[in-house]
Amino acid sequence: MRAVSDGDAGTTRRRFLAAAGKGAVLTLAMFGAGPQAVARGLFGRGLLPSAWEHDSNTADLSNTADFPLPKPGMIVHGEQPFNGEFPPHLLDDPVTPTARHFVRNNGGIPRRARSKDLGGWVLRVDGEVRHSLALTLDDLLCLPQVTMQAVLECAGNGRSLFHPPVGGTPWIRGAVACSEWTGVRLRDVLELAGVRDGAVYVAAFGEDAPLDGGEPFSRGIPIGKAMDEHTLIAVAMNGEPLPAAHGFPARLLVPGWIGSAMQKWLARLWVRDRVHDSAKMSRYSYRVPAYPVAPGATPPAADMRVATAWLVKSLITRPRSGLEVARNVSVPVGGHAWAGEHEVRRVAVSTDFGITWQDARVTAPANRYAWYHWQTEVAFATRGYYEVWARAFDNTGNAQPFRQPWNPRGYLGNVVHRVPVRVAP
Ligand SMILES: Nc1nc2c(c(=O)[nH]1)N[C@H]1C(S)=C(S)[C@@H](COP(=O)(O)O)O[C@H]1N2
Ligand SMILES: [Mo]
Repeated sequence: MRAVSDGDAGTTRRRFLAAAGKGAVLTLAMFGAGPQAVARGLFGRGLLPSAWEHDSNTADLSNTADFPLPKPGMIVHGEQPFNGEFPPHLLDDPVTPTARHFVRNNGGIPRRARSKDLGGWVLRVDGEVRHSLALTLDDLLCLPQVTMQAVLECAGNGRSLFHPPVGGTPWIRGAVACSEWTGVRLRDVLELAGVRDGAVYVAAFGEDAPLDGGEPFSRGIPIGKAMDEHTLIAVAMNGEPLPAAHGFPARLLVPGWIGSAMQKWLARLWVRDRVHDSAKMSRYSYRVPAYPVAPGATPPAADMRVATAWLVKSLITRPRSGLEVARNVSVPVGGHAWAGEHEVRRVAVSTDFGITWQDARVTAPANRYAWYHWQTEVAFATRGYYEVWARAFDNTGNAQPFRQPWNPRGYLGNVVHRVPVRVAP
């Protein structure tokens, strides 16, 4: 069923374009820009993306014409599936450029995303709704468009800092970013479909296939978070249609929550009458113990809870790790802070291993769920090895821990960030 008639669509789009002003103007024409994107990308440098020689939706074809992978400067954790992050000093921008956004894939990048071929693509909405929908991208673009900055962080960011070590992609600190996203409110789409009283959860499915032949990556969010005005079906990132690696043509944006809630290459939303029970929602996947556990101890699966919002956290983006500085000069220190569903209240900085602290200046986020920025200056009177530490506090009394609490899969790591600095004699 088409949810939006063509007559309504034209009016809505004209209104949107008129109201867009200096913000990101998103038009259907942007989605027809495949050839230009190719000309700006690999083809322009005379390279044929090997991905294009394949005709399979299942192989891991990580090369993409819009943003060839790996992105320059990336720390690559794996090619099949492709996973890569950036060192913190490359995440200094207030709004993360697409070229610096980490990539986390559980399977291959779908052929459609690489070729930008929308043929046959619809977003299905079914389950506990009065009308099942099959929405084209055109339909989505005709609904009111919302633009916001939002932190997107993999649940496993910081996993390599867990002791004893845990399995999974060994993210360091850089599986986090705050880009500007544009899309429609998930709520608007669910209201078109008419959510029934029995709706409990919205399960999301993408067009990517797992590389090991297992169950496709699928997670979901409770209906309350789905109906939140900030939860989007995003169709653009930093003012451009979604790049292949980030979910073209549409993905979920679930601000404040772990990245795995933000299904890429979205194809179906299944409104369910129970908590979604896919493999990636079950047992130890994206789940954390209901109570603190001793490092190395794995509680029974029945004691695991679905991981949802991120915890208070900060990132030092300057100085860069290992910087050498002279004595008694002012060294700029700064970065970002965020707190899931909460607000950042304070960021404190120490250069003497936590003995004394100074408050950084904290700048309010551009909008709810965007990065806060913070900065201060430090100086070192004597030569030697030092560390810059940053510790963020939220509005509910939480602060970052000095030692990483442990859980079996290494999720929600938010231990204080420490950056080594050498002070010259
Ligand atoms: N379809 C699909 N969506 C997905 C994933 C995936 O593997 N397949 N990975 C998820 C995880 S675990 C994260 S952290 C984010 C990463 O988004 P990014 O690659 O745009 O940074 O996408 C999420 N959405
Ligand atoms: Mo993730």
